[in-house]
Amino acid sequence: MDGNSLSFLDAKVLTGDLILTNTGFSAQGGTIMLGAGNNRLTLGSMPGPDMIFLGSGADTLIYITTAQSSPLAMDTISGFVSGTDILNITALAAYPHSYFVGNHATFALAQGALITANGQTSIVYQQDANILWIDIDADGTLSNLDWCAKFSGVSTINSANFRSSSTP
Ligand SMILES: [Ca+2]
Repeated sequence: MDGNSLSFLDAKVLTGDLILTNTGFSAQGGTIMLGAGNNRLTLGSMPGPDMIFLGSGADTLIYITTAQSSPLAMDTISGFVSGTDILNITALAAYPHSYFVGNHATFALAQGALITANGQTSIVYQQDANILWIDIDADGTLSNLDWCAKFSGVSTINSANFRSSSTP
């Protein structure tokens, strides 16, 4: 172990705004349950497949690195409400070279929608598995080198649901 041994944080009963920064959780994956406030969670060293439960407030979830959630250790985010919660991926998909290419039914269709011209980083939502992908290496292929996370119960997502350079 590297000292990042925390694996469970249950803050569901909290009603105030909780700000968590640089969270270090178990490499085997952790669970974070947030309360009803307008919480702000900036992930730190969280290389495992983490479970993140957002509360009823307007939450902001901030990813910094691809290793925090990828096909090898994909996070699952529950309680993400379109129009209320925000996924901040500005550190992953830097302005002005990223673009949200929409919601697509399957992996193949999602991958097919990627844009690779001009080194553009595409962001795409795969609906059949509720997975948001960022083609980090901009190679037009969704692979273990790319960032992805599962948004439980979210059927469609749009560029207003996350903060990035995605709005042209
Ligand atoms: Ca890729």
